[in-house]
Amino acid sequence: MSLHIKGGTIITSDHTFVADLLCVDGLIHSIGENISNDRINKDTEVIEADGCYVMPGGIDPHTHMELPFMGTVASEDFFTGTSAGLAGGTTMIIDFVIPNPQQDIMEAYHQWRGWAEKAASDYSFHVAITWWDESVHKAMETLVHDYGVNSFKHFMAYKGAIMADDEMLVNSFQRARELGAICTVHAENGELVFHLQQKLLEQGITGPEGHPLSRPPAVEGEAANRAIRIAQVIGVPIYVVHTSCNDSLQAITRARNEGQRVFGEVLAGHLLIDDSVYTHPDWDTAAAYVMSPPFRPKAHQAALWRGLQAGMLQTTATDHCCFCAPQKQMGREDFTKIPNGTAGIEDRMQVLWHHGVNTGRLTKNEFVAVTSTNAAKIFNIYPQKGSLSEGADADIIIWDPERERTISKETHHQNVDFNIFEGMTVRGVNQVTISQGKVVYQDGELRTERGVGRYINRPAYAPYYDAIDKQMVRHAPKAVSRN
Ligand code: URQ
Ligand code: ZN
Ligand code: ZN
Repeated sequence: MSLHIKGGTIITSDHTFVADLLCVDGLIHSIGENISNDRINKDTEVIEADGCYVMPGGIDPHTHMELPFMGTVASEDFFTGTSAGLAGGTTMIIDFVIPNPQQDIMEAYHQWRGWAEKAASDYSFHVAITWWDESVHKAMETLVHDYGVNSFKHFMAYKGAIMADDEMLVNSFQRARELGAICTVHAENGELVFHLQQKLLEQGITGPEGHPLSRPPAVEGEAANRAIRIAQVIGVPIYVVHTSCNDSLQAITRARNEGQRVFGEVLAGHLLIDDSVYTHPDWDTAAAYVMSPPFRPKAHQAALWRGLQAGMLQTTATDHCCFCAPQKQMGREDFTKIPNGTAGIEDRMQVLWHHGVNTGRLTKNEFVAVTSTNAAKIFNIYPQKGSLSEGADADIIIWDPERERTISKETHHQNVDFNIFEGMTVRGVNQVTISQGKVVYQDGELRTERGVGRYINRPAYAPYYDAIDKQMVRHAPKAVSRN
């Protein structure tokens, strides 16, 4: 099966040029002007892309489809969630295996693999380290060597549930280093969050307005810096997920300026939404925005945009983790019981284009970098993913920079009854989404297929890893010989 994209302007993370693109059997076969070869025949599907941009499909490195969490299960499953992603131009997700404490890691891994078999687009998994013993130490090796996992997640929040303390961080980071894997962290000090939650409840603050008050920027900044320092001493690359405020951004910036291998992720929501949502008079509306880290005061959004522009933050994501109003109501009397999570997978690409490229904050090439290519490089699946190059997977979006869309829960494909970007009009949308060389979305029509998504292996020892090893060798400790 072949697909011929003609007349478009190709945008990669570092290059802009006019060329045609031929896809054959799910891969990019050739790129150039006036392509002609025997794979172009009467059965070839042709897309005229004049006036449009042709870009790598988005990669969302942070989603939680059908996550069991806080006594319920996220309402979006792997089929509906990846379909919504394809509708918005995202062609791959990296989701999370999150074992319960004491749950066998491999059992949890296979559980998530089973759930993801219904996916409509390609996917991979970070694996969370939520407890520690010799079996976890061993399972990490199995996951890296036999299952293509090269990233391990650590929740520094969620005390009493999946929180990793310093001992677990040190043990897991050391193990990740031995295996050539990258460590990722949800950086909030879970002890401080718990302490502040109790104080707020004692003061009678039980509504959603209590949520951001229990997790101020300092709580995130402390944890981000602590995780970064532990990674520095152990000698392992670290990726800070959902950097939401200037405090954690400064911790990342300091470390990167000192040459440490630290990567930062920012959510589309944290770039555009501020904490006024939590004082909305309607309880359901305020609760719908409860996620962690919370949305922040306006000054933090400006800082995060600068961090993205300056290259201190490398990727954008959504942390797509959906709970409908009846689920959020579980915290009606106590904000600490509101399931944490918001949606975004369908809107990320478009809100970032509109508020990033249309405003001049990002060039088109930088847009490709932060929505696709950088995540592929950091998690070691480039150029198979995140590129438009011969031999790469044919995950492609055809972008109409003039087409407008008003975002609404009434029209989105996400399986959730709320949209954090409700009413936002964006200019610049994907007219076509191509996944594995097939048109799966065109002009508003979604044609996804349950179960065609593939699990993507991510090899260990991403390119930057040997740079860390060389730095470590330079500082290798030496015993002093004494007579
Ligand atoms: O913390 C996370 O990333 C998961 C549990 C989704 N929920 C959230 O509030 N971010
Ligand atoms: Zn998180
Ligand atoms: Zn998350």
